[in-house]
Amino acid sequence: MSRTSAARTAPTDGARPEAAPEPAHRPTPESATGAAARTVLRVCPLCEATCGLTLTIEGTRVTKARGDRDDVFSQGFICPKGASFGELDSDPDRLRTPLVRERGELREASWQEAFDLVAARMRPLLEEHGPNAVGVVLGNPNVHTMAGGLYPPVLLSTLRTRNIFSASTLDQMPKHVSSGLLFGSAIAIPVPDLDRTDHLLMLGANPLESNGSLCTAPDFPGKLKALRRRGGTLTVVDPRRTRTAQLADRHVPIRPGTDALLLAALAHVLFEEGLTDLGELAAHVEGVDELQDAMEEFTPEAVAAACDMDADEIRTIARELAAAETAAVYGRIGSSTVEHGTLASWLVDVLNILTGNLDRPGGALFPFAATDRAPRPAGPGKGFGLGRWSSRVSGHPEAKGELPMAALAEEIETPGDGQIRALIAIAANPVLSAPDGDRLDRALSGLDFMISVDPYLNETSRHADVVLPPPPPSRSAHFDFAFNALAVHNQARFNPAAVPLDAGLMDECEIHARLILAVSGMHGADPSAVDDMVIQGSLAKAVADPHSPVHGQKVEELTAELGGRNGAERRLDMMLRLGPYDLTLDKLLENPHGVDLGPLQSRVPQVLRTRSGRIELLPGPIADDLPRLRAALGERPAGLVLVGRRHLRSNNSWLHNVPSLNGGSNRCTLHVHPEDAARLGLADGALVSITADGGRVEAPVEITDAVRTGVVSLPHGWGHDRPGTRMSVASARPGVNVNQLLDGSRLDPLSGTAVLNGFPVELTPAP
Ligand SMILES: Nc1nc2c(c(=O)[nH]1)N[C@H]1C(S)=C(S)[C@@H](COP(=O)(O)OP(=O)(O)OC[C@H]3O[C@@H](n4cnc5c(=O)[nH]c(N)nc54)[C@H](O)[C@@H]3O)O[C@H]1N2
Ligand SMILES: Nc1nc2c(c(=O)[nH]1)N[C@H]1C(S)=C(S)[C@@H](COP(=O)(O)OP(=O)(O)OC[C@H]3O[C@@H](n4cnc5c(=O)[nH]c(N)nc54)[C@H](O)[C@@H]3O)O[C@H]1N2
Ligand code: SF4
Ligand SMILES: [Mo]
Repeated sequence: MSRTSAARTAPTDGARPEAAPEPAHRPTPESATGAAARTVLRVCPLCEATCGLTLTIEGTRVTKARGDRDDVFSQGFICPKGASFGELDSDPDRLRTPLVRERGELREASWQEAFDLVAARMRPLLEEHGPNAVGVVLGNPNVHTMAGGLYPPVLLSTLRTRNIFSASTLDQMPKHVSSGLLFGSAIAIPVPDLDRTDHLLMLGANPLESNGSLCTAPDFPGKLKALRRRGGTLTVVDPRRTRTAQLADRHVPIRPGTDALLLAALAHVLFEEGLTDLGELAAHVEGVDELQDAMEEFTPEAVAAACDMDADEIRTIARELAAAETAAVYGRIGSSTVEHGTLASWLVDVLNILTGNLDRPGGALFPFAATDRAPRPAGPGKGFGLGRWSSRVSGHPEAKGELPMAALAEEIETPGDGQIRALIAIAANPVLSAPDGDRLDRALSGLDFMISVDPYLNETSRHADVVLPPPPPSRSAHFDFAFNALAVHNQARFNPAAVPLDAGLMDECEIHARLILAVSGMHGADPSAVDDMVIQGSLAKAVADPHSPVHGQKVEELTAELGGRNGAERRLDMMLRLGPYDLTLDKLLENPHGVDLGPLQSRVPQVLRTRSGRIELLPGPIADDLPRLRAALGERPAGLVLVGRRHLRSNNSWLHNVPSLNGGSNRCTLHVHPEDAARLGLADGALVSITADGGRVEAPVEITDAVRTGVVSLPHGWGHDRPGTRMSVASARPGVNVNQLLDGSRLDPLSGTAVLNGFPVELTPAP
């Protein structure tokens, strides 16, 4: 395995890629002559499970991907997406040179031209209109790349804009807010201890298709089967009888949007029946009595009709949860992107706390990642600020420094001080992933300037004035900054690039670094200047910090010790050295299948950063939102509501261009229950017109009793029929954009997260 040689040929910092203007797509001599195959290890970047793959490489082409049996974490697991790594990697539609807009048209350009244009347009705009004139949109794949983990924070602190948007407000922001309020840190997210728990209560998650989320666990399906084999219990709450629900001991087809009511009733029963037992956690929790009062009126009888459940079943679920030796409550998308997403996310942890399962093996634990800060003594922290400022147009409160993605279009369209005039979109396709893509489409076309860092010319990047394409994943080094902090087992893996970077391509870390320089008035400086600045800043802080492992040492000496072939790797090495384990980049390179850092362990109270230094069970903003939940006790949808779904061979909006993943049962159809179909006169396969607040779309009907009555389901990420894109496979089977049904006004108010599940729709047979 030639991991070092592969990475050593990567360009050094400061190399001007356009100095060697070689067409990147020309087959290299060895691939043309069919050089001997070799294998290289690479962690899969296509979902949160982070499986270790063994790639077969012939010449410079990835011809096969299988699971790495020796991977310390995934032990050989792979899914169809991971197996398609090679096909995705060599997708001919991938952009291989930057594009710049000239007289309205995008044309291929050199990197030099592209960054020159960025600097020439962005600097005057920033100087004239100030930092908020630039909006930044960070999309999902940033959590799957080293570049996305290392550089956006630097970009944001350089720009100092408040117009920051990310996929989080279409996804997990409710969890950040509830963790921030409960534990004082938005990124302290407990994960269910899948390998050791006796009882799992899962709401709004379908890991048999998604492979898990906010719970990084390769072979999630196998772990659920193992739980049942060892005598444990699995309850799945989902309006659809998913493949995950089919594995469960109990499937609860809840009415969408009512999980917070169900969870509140479970808490009510625990109090009412004296089933709370905080165990060792009790000393670190405040607000239990206040919580009991707040849950008073959420009786099983009071919530039953809204949830469409039996009060008795709710009591049974609560008793089973309390009686289990160990248990974990876990909620995802279906409990997050809903009207009461933050309350539901909060109640998930409240139940873990009330049953003494938070922070104990078999319950829900805080992972400790290799690049987390080394432990420091427990005690009061700074707490979590929420709503420290508001969005300009609708006054949405910020959460974790971000504004709601659903408010992006209005912030671009509405004139005035602070209007977004330029946008930097990194790994984001909000035209499909956020509410009302048509409006966003129009808004983007009205920008003064737009930059997309994206390998595809798609629904969003087609609006850019400059497209900066990262290389295929085989050309990038890999480390999971985000997912190690959500993993069910502590471990660390690093992969150098599997294939040397072809001439003409630029590493994504270098793209980000050059972008930062271009917008900050340092255009043309050596990109490693960005990393050096971060390293100097971080080490200066660390040596001054009495709790740091390098306290009192010399910054220059520590800097000189850092390994790594480029700025990004030096930063990784620094983070590992400052982290909680005795790790270095060299040590990870010596262990290509990963380093096992042991099972999750208790971390309370050290992990807490609340002002009280304790878990604050009933934080003010949560208490203030409870009246809204109380009002929901009486709400019943008059007609149908729509929920989403994911398919194993999909990935949000951008994997529909891989032929082997697009097709078969991975289709953009509307699932309708047979009774609803009969009532509405809908035939299987016929087109149906779906109308909601935001608009109307047409999709083929798929009649199935996998979805409950009163609920229909349409997947997201489709709608590849806009002109000016370059995704030939996807646009041949475009599907429709479910988010066109939304106008962006439905939000979970505490987190600014869009309501993407459980909104009312009307169906009529399409003419
Ligand atoms: N109705 C509905 N809408 C949803 C959801 C839902 O469940 N229902 N789910 C929401 C969720 S959870 C999420 S996370 C969002 C996701 O929405 P987005 O954050 O917009 O992410 P994607 O749709 O995955 O688009 C990712 C973009 O990144 C590009 N890309 C891929 N790989 C790379 C790379 O290595 N580097 C760079 N720079 N770019 C790359 C792709 O070409 C694509 O343009 O969608 C949300 N939208
Ligand atoms: N194959 C594949 N894998 C993926 C992705 C993908 O697009 N495709 N996307 C990745 C991303 S970005 C994410 S965030 C994760 C998401 O991972 P998951 O959270 O597991 O996502 P889903 O598969 O959408 O499962 C959500 C479930 O919630 C149900 N649901 C809808 N509304 C409600 C409700 O009100 N209450 C309850 N209890 N359930 C409800 C839906 O029927 C659905 O089965 O998946 C990741 N993995
Ligand atoms: S489960 Fe996720 S990480 Fe594993 S191979 Fe499939 S897509 Fe890749
Ligand atoms: Mo997501």
